[in-house]
Amino acid sequence: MTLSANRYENSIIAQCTPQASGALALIRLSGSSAIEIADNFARVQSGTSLRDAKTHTIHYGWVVDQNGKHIDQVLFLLMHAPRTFTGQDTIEITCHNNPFIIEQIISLAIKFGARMATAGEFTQRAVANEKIDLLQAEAINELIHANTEIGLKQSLAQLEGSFSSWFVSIEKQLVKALALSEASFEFIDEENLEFSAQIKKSLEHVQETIKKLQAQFDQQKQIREGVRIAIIGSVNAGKSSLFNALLGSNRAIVTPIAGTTRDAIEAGLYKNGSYWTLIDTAGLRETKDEIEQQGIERSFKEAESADIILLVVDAARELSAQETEIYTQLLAQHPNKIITIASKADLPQLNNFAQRALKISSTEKVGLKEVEQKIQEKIDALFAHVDSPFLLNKRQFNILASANEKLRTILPLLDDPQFEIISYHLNDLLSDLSQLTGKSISEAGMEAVFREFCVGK
Ligand SMILES: Nc1nc2c(ncn2[C@@H]2O[C@H](COP(=O)(O)OP(=O)(O)OP(=O)(O)O)[C@@H](O)[C@H]2O)c(=O)[nH]1
Ligand SMILES: [Mg+2]
Repeated sequence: MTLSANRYENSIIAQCTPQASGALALIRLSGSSAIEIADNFARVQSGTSLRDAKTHTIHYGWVVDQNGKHIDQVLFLLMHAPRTFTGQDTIEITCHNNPFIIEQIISLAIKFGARMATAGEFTQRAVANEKIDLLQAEAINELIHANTEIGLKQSLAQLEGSFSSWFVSIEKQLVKALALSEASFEFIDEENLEFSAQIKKSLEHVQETIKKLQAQFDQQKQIREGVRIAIIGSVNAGKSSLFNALLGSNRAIVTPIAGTTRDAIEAGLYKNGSYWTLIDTAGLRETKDEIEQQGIERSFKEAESADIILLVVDAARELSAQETEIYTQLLAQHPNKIITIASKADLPQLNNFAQRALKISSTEKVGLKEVEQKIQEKIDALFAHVDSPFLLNKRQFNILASANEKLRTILPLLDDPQFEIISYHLNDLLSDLSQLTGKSISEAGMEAVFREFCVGK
């Protein structure tokens, strides 16, 4: 992409701060004639015009209308291209946050030649001017909308280029493979065998890393939106009591009647910078009641899709053989996401599950801090690799999925290599992948790799 496209020539303006109450607002004007436009309504106290001022300077002054009437007292932040967010000349105006003032300033700019920016247009220009790549643009969007601290950290890491640099290394390996394939025409067959082995190794490595990213996609996405914590266990075990105790409110009905909770209920809370979604579920037991049975099936589904399971075992009574079997099965299925909890610690303990479990009493408020701590440990483990590259959205996921398909086509071709066909596919793969960042592979990059390999003889 280049700036020559006409639509990037216009100067655009928009309010960057939200339309809400607060003392100040920020308006951004960006484009090749931004400074000229602003000079029509900017009166700088020092008497200079913005055109004559140095780049990256701040000026106190007023926005005035055509009759010289003051609209507001403001600060002008003047920035010449290319060291700006969009890569174009930019004026940022900090004014008082009154909708009438903001509207008048924007109207003045439009009168003198600017137009309203469309959604995301400043960022689009930043990409067009190669200030950032598409991956980083998407990270900005996530950063603005992140509703958890973890989500924020991840999008910030991606904005700072964690995925972009992953992509650069992948691209480099593929370009090397392509260089080898192209060079093969000049070598004899035995040497070519070594080439195809090397190409295969690079491609398999690329395939491996792509698969890893894909595998994490669903989980990462979900976790960014909130950690799902399902409370599972037999009827009457004290699940709803624990749910209420962790929430600090009586959301779920608690009674001594087994089978009180018939359907899963959810409630959320913010804890230590992440969003916890607690799910209280119907107790597990054999039943002929169809509604209850459906609730129980739903409990198993919740266990499946949860990030963390609190397995609540009633320690104040003997466990039936069937219960022991269900618990053992759950523990085997989800060894990493289960926290086993022995409830009713205030009563005499009648089964040995409690020995291996966290002891709590929801009624006496004992052991709840420890449960929260254990949950936090599990969350920390889930986010151990918060700075590593990850996929932000379906677009990125789909591009990698199609790249993976292509790799699957290319790899078998290397057993009996026809390098023209391999080169063709590799080129295709590279251009597909370049949609990720929005940049195409440069001639220069290609040449540099060729030179590094010293293949010309
Ligand atoms: N003594 C004591 N009783 C408790 C404790 N936690 C729960 N109970 C009692 O155990 C009974 C069942 O509690 P619930 O929280 O409704 O249990 P549940 O697992 O949600 O039960 P279902 O919804 O029927 O599956 C109620 O009478 C609670 O008061 C506890 O820590 N100590
Ligand atoms: Mg319940």
